[in-house]
Amino acid sequence: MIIEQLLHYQNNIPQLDIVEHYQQNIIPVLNINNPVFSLDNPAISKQLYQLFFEGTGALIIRGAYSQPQMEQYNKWCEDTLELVKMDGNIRHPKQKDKYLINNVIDRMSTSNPDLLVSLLTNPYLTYCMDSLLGFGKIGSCTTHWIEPGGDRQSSHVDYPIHIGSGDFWENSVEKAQNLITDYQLNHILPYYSIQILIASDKMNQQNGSTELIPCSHRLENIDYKILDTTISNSLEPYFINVDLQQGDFLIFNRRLCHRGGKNISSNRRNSLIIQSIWLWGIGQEIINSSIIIDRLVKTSNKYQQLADTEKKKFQLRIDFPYPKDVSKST
Ligand SMILES: O=C(O)CCC(=O)C(=O)O
Repeated sequence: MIIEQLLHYQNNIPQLDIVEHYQQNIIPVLNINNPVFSLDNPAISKQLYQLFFEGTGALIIRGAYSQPQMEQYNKWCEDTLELVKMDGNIRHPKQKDKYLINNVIDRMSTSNPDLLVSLLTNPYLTYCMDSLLGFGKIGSCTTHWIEPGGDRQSSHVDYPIHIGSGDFWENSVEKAQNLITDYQLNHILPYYSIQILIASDKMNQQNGSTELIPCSHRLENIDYKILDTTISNSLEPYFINVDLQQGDFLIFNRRLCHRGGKNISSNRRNSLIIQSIWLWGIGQEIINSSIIIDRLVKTSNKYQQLADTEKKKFQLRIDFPYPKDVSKST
C-alpha cells in the first residue's frame, strides 16, 4: 500500500517552467543562470513552494555558490578539522566514517567571519528558506565530511521527529505518539523545518552524495513507519543519489526519507548542512546569537557592509524574538 501511494505521488509531480530539468526525471533542478529563475519574479516563490511540498520534497539550486567560495570553505574545514579532531562529537553518531565539524557558526565567526556572512547571506539560500518557511531561521549549521571508503548512513527523517537518533525520544514511537497528534505529525511538522546541503565538493553516487526517496515526505506517518524494518526494507529500491556540482545546494524536507551515501571513491565528500526552521520553531542547537553578532560587528567587513535591514534579518536568523524575560518590572 505504501509503495503504491509513493509511486502515485512520484508519477504526478508538478511540471513547472522554473525547472531547468528534472534529475533522474524527478528531482527539480533550478539553475541560477537560467533567466526563468529570476528572484525578481514574484511567481517564483510560489512555484518553489509547490514543487517542494506538493512535489518531490527536494530541490537542487544549481550554481548558487562560486567555486572560490567553496574552495575557501573547504580550506576552512581542512584547517579546523586539524584543531578539533579530538572533540567528543567529531564523528557522526550514525555514520562512523563521517567527520562532523559542529558549531560552525560559533567557530567560523571567530576564525573567518566574512566567510560566515557570505555563506549565510547568499541571496538564493535566503530566498529559498523564506519562500518555504515564511522566514527561515538557522537551527543548526554543521560540516559533514564523509571519508573515502565511508559507508552509508541508515535511512531516517530529521529533527524534530528523529526518533531513531534524538536522545529525547528514547527510540520510542510510543513516546512520540503520546506527545504529538496525528494531525501535527502529518500536516504541521512537514512544514516545520528544511535541510539544506551545500555541496562544497562535487558529489554523486561515487563519493556518497545524499540518497533520498522522492515524495516520501508525503507518506502518512512516515516518521514512525521508517523505523519499521519491514517497511524500510520495502522502500529500499526507491532511494536515489543526487548529483551535485560544487556550489549547488540541495534542499530537502525534514520528513523525506534520506541518508548520507556510501563513498566508494578515494576522495572525501565535503558539505555544509544547514537546518532552517520557521520563525516560531525551536532550532536543534544552541546558537549564542548576541556573542556572534557582537563578534561580526567588530570583525567582519562583510557584515558592516550589509544594509540595516539585512543586518536585522541576519540577526533574526540566529536569534529568538521570544520568550521574553518578564521577571523585572520597569
Ligand atoms: O550527508 C548527507 O548527505 C546527509 C546527512 C544526514 O542526513 C544526516 O546527517 O542526518
